Order: sequence, then structure tokens, then C-alpha cells
Amino acid sequence: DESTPDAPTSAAPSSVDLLQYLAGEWREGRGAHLASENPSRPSEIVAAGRAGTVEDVELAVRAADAAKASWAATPPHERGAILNRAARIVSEAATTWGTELAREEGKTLAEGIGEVRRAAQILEHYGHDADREAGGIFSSPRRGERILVTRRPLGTVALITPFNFPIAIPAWKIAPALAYGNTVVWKPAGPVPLLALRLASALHDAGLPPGVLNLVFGEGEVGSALVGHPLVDGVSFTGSTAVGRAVASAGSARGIPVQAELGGKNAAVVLADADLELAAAQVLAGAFNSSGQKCTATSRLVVQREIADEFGSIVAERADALIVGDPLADGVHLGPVISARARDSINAGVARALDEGAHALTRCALELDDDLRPGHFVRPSVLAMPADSSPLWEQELFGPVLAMRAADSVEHAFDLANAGGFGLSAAVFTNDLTRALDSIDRMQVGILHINSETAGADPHVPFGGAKGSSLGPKEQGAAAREFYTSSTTVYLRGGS
Ligand code: UN1
Repeated sequence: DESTPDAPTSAAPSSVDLLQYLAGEWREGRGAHLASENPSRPSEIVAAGRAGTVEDVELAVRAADAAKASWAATPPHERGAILNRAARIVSEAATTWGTELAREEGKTLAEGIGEVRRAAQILEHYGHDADREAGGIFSSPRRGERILVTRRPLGTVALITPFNFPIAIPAWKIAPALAYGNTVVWKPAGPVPLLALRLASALHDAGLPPGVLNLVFGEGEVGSALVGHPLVDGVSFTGSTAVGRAVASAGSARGIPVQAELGGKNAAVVLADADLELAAAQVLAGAFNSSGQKCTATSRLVVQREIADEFGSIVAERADALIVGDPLADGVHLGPVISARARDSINAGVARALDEGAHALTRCALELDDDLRPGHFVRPSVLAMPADSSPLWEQELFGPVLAMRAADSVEHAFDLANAGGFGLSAAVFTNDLTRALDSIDRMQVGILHINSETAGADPHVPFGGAKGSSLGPKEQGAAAREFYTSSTTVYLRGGS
């Protein structure tokens, strides 16, 4: 008798065993029990094992240190070939790992699969970039001399990654770090260890030598031990502003380069001449894809007053039509946010804004269907903000909440978008070339989208913010090669 009649027909897949990756071997951590849970059904464990400890950090950093001379001396072409093999492995696993990503992190299946494919493209980009150039050659004011600028890897770098892009952000740090000759110790965010294990396994299977990449699980204690370790030569961090600042000061105190990508409060500015259909679709995508959990998500909407009511109602009506639910189900637009704590803090932010005079253009964010109650779900909301300043205009909530204000002029619109301490990305919707050009000079952001949503990033161009959104050098493109290497200027003459 194989099954009882009332056995569930589609049981949840069993939990995956988590192992760390140290010195080329898969090893159980020596720390506390660690489990990732499905944020749609928190009682369902996606992966479980043990976290690392400060001793595991020691082992990982020593392994990375031992591997660094040989990896730096490996021809860039060979390093790139390993990344390209890993890209193929990741790409072939896109459906399976994308499904796991949706279960572990909560974004929709389409977004999960899309993110795994994107990680493959990032690996491939740096695989090809590895041997593209190694510096430059310059003339000299002195006879018989040439000046060379060459680049050397930093050595061993610590990479600390967030939950919201469990494979793409790790890929966009690990790939350039390895391509340009560094060894890596990587600590992924607590809620998404399974996707970290998958990416490490792709690099292992692609033939990465032992010690070149090390994966340690853990929380703050592990992160601090890593950043403070005397054999770590550089740190790249993406996450919250508070933690990022602490990481940056610990790194600076040790005199090593630190790159930190922090929060955002990204505005979409819709000018009166814009194509409203295009703008509405892009604003919805920017604000509510991944349930608003992107540092590049659109969380402010500034609309020129003459079209504000009309545009606000289009966006609110479409937000209300979005389906919130299990990210693996067909037709769902928004999965859960990452944790009960995240859900409660987003809801509290909305409640505070309503108390302070905002009014909801959408169904109340707190209103949820009963069958969604156990999961960490939040309904998308659009809030018309009061004219005077309000905290929500400047604070990041990291959820599906769009705060809207009307602007009296184009100038006023840019000022409203620039208010506050963040400056990661912005979008400007206009068909007027003069205004579009003006926005390039006026918007205080690291990434500006003209007539497209605030999220998104390509690996061959710099990524990072202005003001409090980034600390230190930017990521991606030429900025990545600069961050992960240091230059030597060589004055070169013959000996006679
Ligand atoms: C994107 O917009 O597709 O943590 C990438 C984040 C950013 C990456 C955004 N560092 O959300």
C-alpha cells in the first residue's frame, strides 16, 4: 500500500541540507542551528544545517590567503574560463534554482528564474572581461621612457550579500572579484543560504581551485570577524545603511578598501507631457516587483499637478488589481516579504504615514485575505502624502509602498525627488528632450532612468548611488575592475 487516501498530493519538497564551502570542501558549520523558511508558509523549512563560527571564518580566511598567490598568477584567460563554465551550469539550473529561490526568498517564480539567468549572464560577462585588458601604457616626458599602469588583485576579499537578490548580487561581487584575481570569503544573508550553496556549487563544479572561494554562514558575529580579520584585504557589502556604515568604519579603521551599497528612496518623476500609459506600467513594475524589496525599487512618485489626480488613480487602480499570494502559483504578482519582522515594520510605516495625514489611494495595506495570514504578505499600497514634509517621504521601508506627491512645476518635481539622504536611482518620464537633458544635471542619483523604471542594472556599466546610498567606489563595469584591483604605475626605461 503506497499511500493513504488522504495523503497530500503535492507535499512540499523536503528540506535541503546546508553545508559551508571551506578550502574546497563541503563542511558542516560549527555554530547554531540554521534554517531558511518559506516566507509564504513559515512552517515549511526550505534548507537547514548549522551556521558558521568565528573559527570557521578563521579557516575560510586562511584557505583564501593560502590560495591567493596561485590564483593571482593564474592567467586571466583561465580564470575567465572557469567563470564561463559556472555560467553554463547556473543557466542550465535556472528553472530548478529559480523555483528554490522563489520558495526561499519569496519573489515570484518568473522573477526567481529571471534572477538565476541574470546571475549566469553576470558570470559570463566577467568571464569574458577577465582577460580583456590589464592596464594602460602612457608616454613619458623623458626620452627613452614609457609609463605603464598595471593592475594587481587586492588579495583576499570579504563579500557580504543581502537576502533580496540571493544569487544575482553574489554573482556580481564574486565574478569580478575572481575574474580580476582575488580569493573570496563570502557570507550570504541569513534567510537565503540555499541559493548561496547553489552558486558555490556551480563554481566548485566549474573547476575553481580549493580555497579560491569560501562560503561561511552566519550573522553579525561572523560578519564582524570577517571584516576585522587581518588577512582580509578588501570588503564589498550590500545591505542596510546601519550595518553598511559599521562595516565601512571597521574596514577603514583597518585601512582596507570598502565598497558598500546601501538603501534608496527612489523617485519616479512623471511630467505632464509624459506617455502616461508607459509611465504607469513602469511605475507599477518599479514599485511592486519583488514586493518592493530592491534597493532600486520605486518608493516615491512625483507627478506634475495637472495630471496628478488622473495618474494617481490609474496607478492605484492597477495596484489594487495586483494579485498577492504564493509566488509559485500562476498569475501571482507579489509574493511575501522576507520575514514577519519586515512585514510588521512595513505595516507600521504605512500606519504611521496614515496617522500623519497621508491617505491611501489603494485598499488598505493592512487588509489581507484570510488564507494569506500565516505568510509574510503585504498588499501593495499607494499613499497620497500631505504637502508638508513627512518621514515616509525620506525613509526606506523596503516593501510594496509607494508614496506620492504632486509637484507645482518641473523644478519643484526635481526638488521633491532629491529630498532626503538617499540618491541611488530615479526615473523621469517625459517626451521633452530638453527636460530629459535637464534632469540628468538636476537629479542627485547614481542611476537615472529616462522613461523606464528605477530598478535594473547591467553588469558592464557602473552601479551605485549618490549621497547616503553608497559608500566607497561603485560596483560593476570599469568600476568593478578598479575596486577589486590596485594599480601600479611603472616608469620603464632600458638599463643602458
Ligand atoms: C536591480 O535593480 O535589478 O540590493 C538590482 C539591491 C541592489 C540591486 C538592484 N543592490 O536591490
